[in-house]
Amino acid sequence: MNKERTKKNKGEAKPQVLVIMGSDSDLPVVEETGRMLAEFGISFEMTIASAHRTPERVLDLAGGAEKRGVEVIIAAAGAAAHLAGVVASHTVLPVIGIPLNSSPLQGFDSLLSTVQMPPGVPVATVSVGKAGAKNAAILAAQIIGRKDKEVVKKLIAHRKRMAAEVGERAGAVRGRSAEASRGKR
Ligand code: C2R
Repeated sequence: MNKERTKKNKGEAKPQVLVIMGSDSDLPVVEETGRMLAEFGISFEMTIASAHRTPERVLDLAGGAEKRGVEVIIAAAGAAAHLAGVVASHTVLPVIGIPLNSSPLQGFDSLLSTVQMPPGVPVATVSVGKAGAKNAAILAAQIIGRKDKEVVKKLIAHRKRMAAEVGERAGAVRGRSAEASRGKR
């Protein structure tokens, strides 16, 4: 494996999640996946491989993942995004696909290429772009959480933080609308 193009967190030898992206140009979005996985205390490895440009590398990564102890594979790609589907064809590990909006078609192309798998080889496709990058990590944590109570605790804490944030924003909107309404009288 090309070490230069492989980003490991905290020197973990056995990543629980393998994150593959089609190009290093995808990294600014896919970094969000790494950030979220780290928040849930999940070890991961990030690398680059392309079903089109490096088909053998994709086969090696996907085919060898289970032996390395990987539990979930996340595959992110833009444009004609065949990466997640090809990864899924080489493993029985759950594969989560992130369609990226890196082409002139703004992710409509990658969404269809990732989600429209033929029956028999599923890819759990999340939303396009940064929201999907975040959700892919959460979904991976939910899968891993079935066997890891610590991850479940972190997922629950994340939900609570989100709800608290919405509560704060609702308070701010209420305050602003009350001010605007007083101004009308
Ligand atoms: P470059 O910026 O390297 O030209 O890549 C990548 O994910 C990226 O969003 C442009 C876009 O091409 C995508 N790509 C794929 C695949 N390989 C690269 N969709 C694949 O195998 O599916």
